[in-house]
Amino acid sequence: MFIEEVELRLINMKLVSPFETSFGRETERKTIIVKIVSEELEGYGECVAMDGPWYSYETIETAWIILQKFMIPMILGKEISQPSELMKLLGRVRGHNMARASLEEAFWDLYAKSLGKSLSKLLGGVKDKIESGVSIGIQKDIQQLLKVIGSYLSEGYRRIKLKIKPSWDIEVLREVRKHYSDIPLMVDANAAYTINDAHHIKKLDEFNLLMIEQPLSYDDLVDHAKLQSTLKTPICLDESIKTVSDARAALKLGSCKIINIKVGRVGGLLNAKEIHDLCQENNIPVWCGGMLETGIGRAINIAIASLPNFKLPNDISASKRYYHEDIIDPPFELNPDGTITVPKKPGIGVEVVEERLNKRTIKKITLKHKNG
Ligand code: OSB
Ligand code: MG
Repeated sequence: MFIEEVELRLINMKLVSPFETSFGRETERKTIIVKIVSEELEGYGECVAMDGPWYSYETIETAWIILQKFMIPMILGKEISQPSELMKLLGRVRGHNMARASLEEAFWDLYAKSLGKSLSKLLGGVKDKIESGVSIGIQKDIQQLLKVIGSYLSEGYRRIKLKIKPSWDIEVLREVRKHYSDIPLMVDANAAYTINDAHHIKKLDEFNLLMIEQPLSYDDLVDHAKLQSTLKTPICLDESIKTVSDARAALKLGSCKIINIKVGRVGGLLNAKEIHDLCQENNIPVWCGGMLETGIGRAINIAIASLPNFKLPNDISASKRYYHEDIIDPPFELNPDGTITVPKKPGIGVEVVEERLNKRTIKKITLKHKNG
């Protein structure tokens, strides 16, 4: 596929309700939509970097610069026949996985469309629908949290994930378990604790949680291994797994029993698949994390989550849990059995509504191959 043109668009999406974690509170989601044009086909990707360097060092602005100044020039005007070639061309850039992933995703979409195959099938997906869970931010009080949990359960979500931090954990879980004694429940600390809190974290063992996600530092593996050896509850790593070698090290050290795969965090679908396969060989189940994506990133998440070792409910919820109006049509909906159907059409399998994109665009650049 000859890479003729790449478009970058910064869009702003208002969230249905604010999303609060141990590192901050979001009321809107700014995101970069990447489009690659080749031979009358268009491929889309989404960069999941956030406004500030809190979840990861990348931000919307660093990703924009890295894409515009370094990554896109490396592929413009090139004939690229498959995703591994594109990854090779970008190989000189170290880090900046979210920027890298967005470009790789757009190429995968294009590539799958050129073959007339769905992204899911092309990646080796085996599921028609994926299990859907919901991630609930920190609320103003416990009463409010109980209400929010109740409403998501009534919609049919298969598991509830609660964001926690040192001042919003044990007491909250005690109340939640009083009201919902046997729902599939887990927590995510986004690195809000240290190994000195091990005794405190140990108290979480009494709540029958599916897992504790990223309790310790965003780049730690050693302390997580120490903590895991004292806990009954499985640890799941998110922030700490940025590369295939991080995953290898985590398995070797025993830092976790579950891995959350995010395509952006690990630098694309090829890396995501490699981590998936590695975990499968080692009997470590994975699931797909979320970054409050629009329908484009969501479609990509659904495709990877259709692989066989995605054995636990994913942070992939319906479009309307995040946005009043998605940029794709139709939006993703939750089936009554708590699943989301995997698109069957070629590529990411969803229709991007250009007019809705335009309405939300803050800035846009188009980089073209200069011939001759
Ligand atoms: O840690 O999983 C996380 C959202 C933004 C940044 C980090 C995380 C999250 C979520 C939301 O938990 C998952 C979703 O998109 O529903
Ligand atoms: Mg997380």
